[in-house]
Amino acid sequence: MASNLKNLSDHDPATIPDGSSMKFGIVVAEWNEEITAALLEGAMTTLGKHGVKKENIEVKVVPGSFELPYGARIVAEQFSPHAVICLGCVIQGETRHFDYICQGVTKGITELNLDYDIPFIFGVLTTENLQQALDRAGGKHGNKGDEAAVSALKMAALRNGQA
Ligand code: DLZ
Repeated sequence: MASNLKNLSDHDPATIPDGSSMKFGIVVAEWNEEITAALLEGAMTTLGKHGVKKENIEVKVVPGSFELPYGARIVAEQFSPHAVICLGCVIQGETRHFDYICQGVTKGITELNLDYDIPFIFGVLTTENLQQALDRAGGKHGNKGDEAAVSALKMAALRNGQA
């Protein structure tokens, strides 16, 4: 289902695991900062709503989405979280840069999921323009950061045998 058909912030709280004993890493890209700051805010708020303590969330900033997989690996190794959330926003430009960055970050995060024994969450917006990104960063389609946080809680519980 496309994100214009499902609000990214709508979740049944009864299906979301309690995070009070969990630790999370968040890696956020600086590119398109107006958007990624809103994704980070959404992820932090949603984790907090489900019991995750602020001191159990380690946030690291990387220059762009292409650097998210490396940043996520560093957070996983240095902080031992139950899951790592990767937040970025790639907006289509005039060249094929968009395709290469999307390909790189998708492949990188997929490989981390297979290589490490914890989940890495793909909280990356890949949009045609700024408006589509704003719509998914707290706008009319909700917040991809909320969705990423919910996915992290569910996957961490699955990893821990609690789901
Ligand atoms: C170079 C670049 C461009 C053109 N666009 C974006 C973007 O829309 N979103 C994003 O997160 N990063 C972008 N970058 C930066 C790359 O992700 C990366 O940081 C640089 O190519 C350096 O490796």
